[in-house]
Parts: sequence; C-alpha cells; structure tokens
Amino acid sequence: MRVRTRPIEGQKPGTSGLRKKTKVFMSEGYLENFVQSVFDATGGAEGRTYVVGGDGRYFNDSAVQVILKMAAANGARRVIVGRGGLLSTPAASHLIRLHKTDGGLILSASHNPGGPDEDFGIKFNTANGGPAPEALTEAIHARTQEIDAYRLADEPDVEIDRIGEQHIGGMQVSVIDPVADYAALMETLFDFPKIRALFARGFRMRFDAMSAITGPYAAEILEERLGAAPGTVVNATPLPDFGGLHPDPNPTWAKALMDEMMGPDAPDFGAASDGDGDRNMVVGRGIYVAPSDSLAVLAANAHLAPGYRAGLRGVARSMPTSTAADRVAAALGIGSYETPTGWKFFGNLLDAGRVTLCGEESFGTGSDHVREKDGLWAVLLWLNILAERKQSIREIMEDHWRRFGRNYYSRHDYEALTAELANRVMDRLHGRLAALPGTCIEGMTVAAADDFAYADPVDGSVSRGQGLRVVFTDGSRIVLRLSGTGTEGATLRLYLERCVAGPEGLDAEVQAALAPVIRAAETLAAIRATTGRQGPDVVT
Ligand code: G16
Repeated sequence: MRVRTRPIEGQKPGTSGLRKKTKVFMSEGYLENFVQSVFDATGGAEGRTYVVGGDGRYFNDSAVQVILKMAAANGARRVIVGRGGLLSTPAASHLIRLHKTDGGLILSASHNPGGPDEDFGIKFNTANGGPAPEALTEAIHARTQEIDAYRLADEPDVEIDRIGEQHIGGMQVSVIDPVADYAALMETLFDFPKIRALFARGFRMRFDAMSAITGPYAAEILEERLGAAPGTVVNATPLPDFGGLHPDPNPTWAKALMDEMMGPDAPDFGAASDGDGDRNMVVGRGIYVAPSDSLAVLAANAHLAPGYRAGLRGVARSMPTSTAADRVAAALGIGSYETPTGWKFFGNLLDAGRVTLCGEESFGTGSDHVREKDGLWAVLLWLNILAERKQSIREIMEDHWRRFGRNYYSRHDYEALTAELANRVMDRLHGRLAALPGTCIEGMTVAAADDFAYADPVDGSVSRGQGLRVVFTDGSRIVLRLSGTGTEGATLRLYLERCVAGPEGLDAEVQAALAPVIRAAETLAAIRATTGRQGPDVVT
C-alpha cells in the first residue's frame, strides 16, 4: 500500500548514518520516510536484494519488520536477515559481499546507549559492503526533503526468530544464523590451530562484549572454536538497553575490564567491543594499547597471520588518528593515506586495492576482508600475532616503540555543549590558522595549520571542513573537530599527539608526556575558557 507522508526535518546522515533519539525514530513516518528515501535515492528497490539486521537495541525488532514490509512493497526480490533481526555491522558487511546483494540496511547507533530514552540509528551500505559515500548520503537526505509517500506491504510480521525461507508477497525473506558466515570468514584469515594452542598453553583472556551484539560472535569464536576458557567472554548476552550502560569500548566505559587488566592476577589479554561490534579496545596485562598504536602494531605484524602473509598493499588512517602507522608504512615501503573521520572514506581505497589495513583513533580497525571496521577481527589478529611472537603485549609495545618511536596520543572530549559554544571555539581557532605557521607556542614551532580537506585519490571527490589541525615542526599535532555521531548538543573532540623518536622518553605517562601540547591547545582554542568547563568529559 502507498502511504501519504510529508518531509521530516533533520534526516541528514552524519559521520555514520542517521542517529537520533529512539523516540524520534518511533514517531510516525520517521523510519519509513528515511527507508523510502534510501530506496528512491538508489534507483528503487525493484528486483533488488538486501541484507537487513541490527545490534539488537530497543526498537531493532520492530524496525526490521517495517523495513521488510517496505522492501516487499517496493518490489525487492530477496532480503537476508539475521535471526532475531541481529547482525553485527562487520557481519552485515560480509553478508552483502558474500551474497553480492545490492546493499544493506544496518540498524544501530553504535556505541551510543540504547533504550526508549536513548539512541537509535540506521545506515545504508552499498554493494561493496561499505557505508554509503557522501554523495549518496546527500542524495538520500535530499530525497527526505521532498518525499510525499512511502510503500508498505500490508502483511503479517515475518517470524524473524525462525531460520529458513519465508515470503512477504513476492519477496523472499531468508532468516540466517548471524554468526556462521562471519566465523567461517575469520577461519580463512587467521591461524586458528595456532591460537588454539596458545589457549591450550594456559593463555588467559577477558573479552567484554558490553551486553551488545559481539557476545554471540565472541562466545562462538573464542570459546567454542578457539578453546578459550568458559567465561572468557563476559556480558555476552545482547540486551536492548546494553544493561543501561554505554556500549563503548574505551577506558571510561569499559572500566571493569580496565580495572581487571590493571589489577593483580590480570589475564594476559583484555578486549572489548561496542554496540554493533565494529569497534575494539585492546589491553595487555598492566598496559593499555591506544587505538592509533594498535593500528601501527597490527600493520607491522599482520604478515604473521595467514590472510596477510603476502604483505600489505598500504595503510590508511583518519586524519585525527596518530601518525604512528605512517612510520610503519614508510618502513615497509608501502603507501599510507590520510582520510577524514568516517569509515566511508576508506571504501574507495580498499576497493581500488590501494590499502589492506585501515584504522581510526575512535577504536576502529579493519582490513579489506569487509568494508567496515571490525572489532572481533582486530582481536583475532592480535591473538594470531601473540601466538606467533610468544611475547606479552607489553613486550610487543615496547619493542614497537624502540623500533619506530612513540606517538603519545590522547583525545579529550567535551560533551553536550551548546552548538553555539562549540562553534565559537571552532571559529576562534579557524580564524587564527592562517597566522600560525612559524609562531612558537610552548616551545614548539608551528609548521602548518589548516582546515583539513580531502581529495579522494580514486574518484577525485573533495570533502572540505574535516577538522582543524595544527602541526608542529617535531611532528606533534593538535586537531579539533566536532563529532558527527552525537544525538544531543555538540561534542568537541580535541586530539593531541606528541612524537618522541626514542630511545629515551618512551615510557612516560601519556597525559604528562602530552602536557605541553595540551597547554598549547588551550592557548590556541581556549576551550576551557570559552565553555567554562574544568576539563574533558572523556579522555581516551
Ligand atoms: C563512527 C564512524 C567512525 C568515526 C566515529 C567517530 O564510528 O564510523 O569512522 O571515527 O564514528 O565519529 P565522530 O568523531 O564524528 O563522532 P561508529 O563506531 O560510531 O560507527
């Protein structure tokens, strides 16, 4: 049936899809308008196939039913859906590629909390398995501003808890095991027998699934297939409200894991992932591994895993991510790329075969096996490296820093600011950029300062306004940008980096090592002075 509707303001996808309060998504026509706009902006759903699934947060199951009925009414041929409407983001990306579908609709607000009063989200991934590029998200947004009707099949709900084939009208619905294909893919990339032997030698691990989607994946792969001790995976059952917590794998929100890893009798390896399973945090016994460092270490050691034995084609990182991976790429003699924040910017580089590994400071790492970042994949690559090198995480990190130097790195987030205050801070720094090169701040000389613009080397598209950066002659950097994933007010992200070539000064406390850069940032951007805040809400 055709349902008349009217455009709804604000349906503009951000860094990663459309994210809003759950109640907004549940309001009349909100989800429907957006889904119809996706179909319309991509040439219609007639005869097409899609993957549909989400991270199981509140409203996931109802939203899946709506999307299935809309796909059917729009003439789609087949939709593959994870049992219970569940799919991790990387698993959905894999299924799109495996079944060569025309794309997929992924329901998640990622690391944002879930529940009736929290956040929900949806994004469209294209046939390569990756998030829609900017030109397409803009076309979808444009369509939401003129939509006047959507199509919805007047049919009963699909039994999404029953694996097998069903139909809505002429459309086939294939309900599949959400874990099986993904786990099979991981077996092709990593040396499972060797990791199994590692666990058999008594290696101890803790994986915090944060009551989110990775639980069933991690339990199957780590405990069942790799023989990790039962109970290795904690908070393994996905809950609609993630137990009332932020499913965000960072030292602030995965505090229980951090405490265990920093405490007496800590396991050898700790890891956590987020709401939809694409992020990861890695912690060794008594040592936290910053995501930028994790990318660099994985790049330097990936050849130890069967899937990457032939070496890497290149490495890409988002601009605010530390430059540690660049040094590894230089040493390996492979290309390195700097893209704006957002996994969608890696898609072209991966498709063109220019890079094999990608990573971001925001706890995202991945490779060309899918077109999303992949939390559990990163954990398995670490495990494969640990099994090969037979060293602790601390030994591997210290060895890495001695070899490549160390990029001390931290992100300071100022959350829930008014847009007006956040913009005032951005405008102030923006206005000073041109005059900065050559000036000296906190004993450091500014080499370059700009508002980052990215020209995609594959399709030539240009993305401007991607973050303000100040680079010093010693390689240290200050980057300031506004988050594009929040649902309330504005979040300012201040990224701080200081390079130490070694061999001295490689084991300082991170915030202490960054002190001059932190002071320089306040001199330049005056965040505290402008916002009246005493300090950041989140420090990674
Ligand atoms: C998303 C994007 C990432 C980005 C992160 C933070 O991750 O996919 O590329 O780095 O948001 O973005 P922002 O700084 O704009 O908030 P996720 O895990 O939320 O999908």
